[in-house]
Amino acid sequence: MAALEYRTAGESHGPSMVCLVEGLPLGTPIDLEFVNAELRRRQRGYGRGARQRIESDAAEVLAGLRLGKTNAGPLALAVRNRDSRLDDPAKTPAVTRPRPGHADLAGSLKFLTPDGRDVIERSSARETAARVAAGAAARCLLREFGIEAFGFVRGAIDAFTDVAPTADNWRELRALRDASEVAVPDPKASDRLVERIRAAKEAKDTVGGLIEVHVFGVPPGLGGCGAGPDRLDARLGAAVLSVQAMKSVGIGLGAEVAARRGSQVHDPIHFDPDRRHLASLGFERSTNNAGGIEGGMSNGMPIVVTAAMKPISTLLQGLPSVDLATGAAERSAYERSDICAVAAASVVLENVVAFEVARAFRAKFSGDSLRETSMQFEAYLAAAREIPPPGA
Ligand code: EPS
Repeated sequence: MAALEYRTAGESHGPSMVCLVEGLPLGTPIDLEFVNAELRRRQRGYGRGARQRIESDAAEVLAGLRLGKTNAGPLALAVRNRDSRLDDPAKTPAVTRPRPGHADLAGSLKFLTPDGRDVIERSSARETAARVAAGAAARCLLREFGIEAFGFVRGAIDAFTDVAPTADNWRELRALRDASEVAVPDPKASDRLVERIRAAKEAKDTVGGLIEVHVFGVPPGLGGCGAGPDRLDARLGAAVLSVQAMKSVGIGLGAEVAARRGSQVHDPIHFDPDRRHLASLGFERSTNNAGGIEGGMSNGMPIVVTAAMKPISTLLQGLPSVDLATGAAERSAYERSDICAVAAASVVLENVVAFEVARAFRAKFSGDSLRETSMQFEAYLAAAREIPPPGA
């Protein structure tokens, strides 16, 4: 059985965004309504550009499903681009005035061309549609084992919420998030952020934001401490920073650990044998500053990942730049874009983080079929529930 992996292909204005997911066990039910709901959610958000009014993202199954369940091969999904115009030079002109913050300059130099068109077509955040499709498919596996992901926007500029998601309240917070135009699960902070985005638009400027993802129901022991790349936090960090526009990632308290003493950081352990049936296996923590990961392994507490997104680098006002064709000082070019895409990015991170949890889950529970995977999962939990031995 192949490890759980995904690849994407596609350009922002090419015919399709495609993902290929390998390593889902045979017999995993793939809920396409759920996948499509996630794709639709990725298109939403106050401050998004005109492209989202053109597109109506939905996953088309190219391969890997029979009667709604995974079969013995990889799963291939496509999201068609309505705004497909890659081979029309009049509609996809050369990009020679690089936007500071965007891939334009570094990519033009990397590929030895004054025209950044090929670079921006592939580096565009439109690619995240394929990632959301892959992540949502992997979540169909996680859901079979009671593992659920919840991502939201904590805020931007000076508009932040202080909500604290837990295993008990996250579904209510999810309803608040879904009622918010900016995915902030707090009406007051949501209104304030909308106002900040509106003001940025008026000033021909852009806004980024802080995103948080919580994953509930993760059993202990995912990831590893034996080798750096096995560490779940290392995988999550790399996955988050692989998403367009992410500039920092934190696990649990993140950078805040530097400002506290150890007694104010590390989460005290209490054992409650009556809670052995939960993901914690009874090892309850009064706080979760570690964000559910210790020594590179999940510890049974919810996994908490934070990420800071930079403001969109396409500014209507432009920024000082240079024309790569002539060498003349020029303002950076403008391409249709968003004022703020943090709500969409929170959907992307929810799915990207969940994919990494699913990858680590498959590394531990590697059955060829969903049935075999379930047997491995149950056998592991039964053994883990004997630490400490019942009645000891
Ligand atoms: C995006 C589609 C893109 C951009 C945005 C994300 O469409 P277009 O370039 O046709 O307007 O709106 O991409 C960027 C902000 C970027 O810098 O690449 C999408 O579907 O998410």
